[in-house]
Amino acid sequence: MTVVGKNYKVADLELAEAGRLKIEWAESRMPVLQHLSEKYRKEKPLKGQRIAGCLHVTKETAVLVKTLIAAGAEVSWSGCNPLSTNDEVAAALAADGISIYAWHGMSVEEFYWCIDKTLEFKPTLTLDDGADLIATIHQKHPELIESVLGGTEETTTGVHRLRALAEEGGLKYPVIAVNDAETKWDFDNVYGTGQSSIDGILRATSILLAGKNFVVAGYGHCGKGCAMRASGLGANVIVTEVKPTTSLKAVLEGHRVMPMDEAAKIGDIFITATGCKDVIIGRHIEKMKDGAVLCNTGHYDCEININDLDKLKVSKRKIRTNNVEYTLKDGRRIYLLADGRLVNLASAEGHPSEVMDMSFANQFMSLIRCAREGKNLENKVYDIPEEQDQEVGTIKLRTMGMNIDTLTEEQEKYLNSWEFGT
Ligand code: 9W4
Repeated sequence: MTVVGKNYKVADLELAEAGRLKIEWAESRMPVLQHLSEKYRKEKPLKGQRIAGCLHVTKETAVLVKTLIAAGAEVSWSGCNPLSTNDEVAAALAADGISIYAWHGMSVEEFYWCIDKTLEFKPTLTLDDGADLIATIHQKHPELIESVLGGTEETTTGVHRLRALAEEGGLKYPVIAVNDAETKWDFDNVYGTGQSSIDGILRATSILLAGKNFVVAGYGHCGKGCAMRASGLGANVIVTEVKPTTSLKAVLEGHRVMPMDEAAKIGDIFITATGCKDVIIGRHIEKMKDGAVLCNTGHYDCEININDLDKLKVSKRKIRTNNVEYTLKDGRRIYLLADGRLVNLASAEGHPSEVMDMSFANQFMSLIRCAREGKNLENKVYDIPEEQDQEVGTIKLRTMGMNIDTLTEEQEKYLNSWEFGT
């Protein structure tokens, strides 16, 4: 069910009040965006700009949208995944007069219809997560390109797509790769995924982690974050890996490392964070203890082979929200969380607002850069300047009540000169 207005289509406007509370809560946890909102409220550097956004409709995104409006922009929004829209947040935005086309559970056809609707006001800037908006403009509405000054892209996948387009000479306006900012990916992956994955596991199981064998498959940034937080809650972390140097880092962090075939026998909780398929398969499940909990925090839902799990079971039932109990032939029970999909998003709320604060501050600053310099930029994918990363870091630290040292002129000289040796 949806409700349509002059400039919106959302699930249910009656959800607006609940959405407003969610947005207010997020706002109170996003001091960098609050700071930028105050800083630019008078100057309005985005005045006259029309921003089309295609980004998960979450409470944090709503705070970004409000910050863009405070800086003078007009916006029109759609979600970038048919399942990621929070209907309460979408209703609150629509009720406040913001142009938004997004509801949970839309079809792929409706997804592209929503993008088309946001393009009706002929944007001057675009904000993407996955590059679907830019792709739609390039493929279906090339007549809009002329008035677009530039765009931003939030994710790795989108940046890959855009670099490929640029290499073919097909990118027709400049794009800034927000994903590659240190204050985005480094914090999202380690602290965002780390905490929210544990949060997802706890919401779906409410088990005690202390004293449990917590198996983390893959020790990239996300795996490292999960391992660190599980360890902090008193779990014994076991890491499985395929890369020797990465494994060594896990060992030196105090974790045990072993192949999945061994970890399978002793693990109480398993989380996959590899980006690869078939990390946990039938052979492993056959060795697991009664009560073992399986989940995934990698991008795709193929890390745990659910087909294998299905073949091994004699029965299954949903025992809690986002938690399905599979009973095997010998009576052992294995619990699969969130159907093997991203446990931090399906069973929790993704990255905490404090983490999104930095990603979205980069979005905001990059759009201002596009508005100011877009005409003089080339049609290529730009990185976030180091100074912007450091500025976001500085504001974040200040809002947390922390200050840091600065180098003296002499120290700068010492660091930058080849002349000083032993
Ligand atoms: N959310 C998402 C995607 C699919 C999905 C069936 C019920 C990513 C980043 C941010 O992808 C996102 N499928 C679901 S729930 C669900 C949620 N199902 C499948 O069974 C559940 C997504 C960025 N972000 C944060 O991390 C926090 N605030 C943000 O804006 C959001 C959503």
